[in-house]
Amino acid sequence: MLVEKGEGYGIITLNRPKALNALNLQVLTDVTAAAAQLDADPEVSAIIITGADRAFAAGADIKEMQSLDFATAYKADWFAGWTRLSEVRVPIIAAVNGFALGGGCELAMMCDILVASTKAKFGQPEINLGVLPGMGGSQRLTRAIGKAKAMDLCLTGRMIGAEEAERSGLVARVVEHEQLLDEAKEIAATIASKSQIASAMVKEAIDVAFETTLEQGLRYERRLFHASLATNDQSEGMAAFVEKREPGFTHT
Ligand code: CO8
Repeated sequence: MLVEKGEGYGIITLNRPKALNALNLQVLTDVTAAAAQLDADPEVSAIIITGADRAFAAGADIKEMQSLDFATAYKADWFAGWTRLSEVRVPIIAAVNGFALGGGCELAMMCDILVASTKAKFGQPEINLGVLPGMGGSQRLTRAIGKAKAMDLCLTGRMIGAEEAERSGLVARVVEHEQLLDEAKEIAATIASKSQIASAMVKEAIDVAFETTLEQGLRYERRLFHASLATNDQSEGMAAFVEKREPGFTHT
């Protein structure tokens, strides 16, 4: 795994290209620790996760899982550690450069904005291994693209390209392969130009839409909106609009 910092954002690159960036326990530990560290850094307003070479991640590491038995997996709550990524409060952009299969697709779906290159391939091929998605695929994919498509992908194990993923609502943007990282950096820089508090609240409010009823979600959003009125960034943002100038957010 590689970690770099840009202006206002961090980039985590999965870097096991010989295994198509398969996700083993070491990757889990490294990625979740790096993401938590970037999240705690006041200079970081967004995180990009991408993969080296031709894969984003081709899934959980099958070679590591091959001899895993029920008792070990259950007692260790195997892969539950990935939920730490969902606790990150700055927005995470998945820049999907190639295969995003099984756990790789599930990792992308843990992120907040999915940008895909024209070479990206998504799928939940666990069915071919005699198992099923285990890092959220049956849940997040169904919420993202609906029951019909989720059943299709999880039951047949087929891969879809970036265009179909965008049409299905899995992906926010598709760009030429060579443009992928620039596009992700541009999104990250745009987010970094906003109020960190407001963007964390946006992320929190949209995530709540996945977890609760509309009535409760609307109330939650309204309360967060009320809370945003207590921030200096709200005063600055609205004053800047009225005074016809750019805002200078202080993330306070
Ligand atoms: N795990 C381990 N190694 C892998 C994986 C993987 N998921 N994917 C690819 N590799 C390795 C290959 O074994 C190969 O290694 P080697 O050179 O040593 O033989 C190398 O990467 C290159 O792969 P290929 O030669 O297969 O490359 P191809 O271009 O021919 O094929 C594919 C690319 C189509 C992506 C193919 O590699 C493939 O089908 N990979 C497996 C995809 C898959 O089934 N993913 C789902 C895994 S299961 C999962 O993710 C469950 C998640 C939930 C776990 C929750 C636990 C609680």
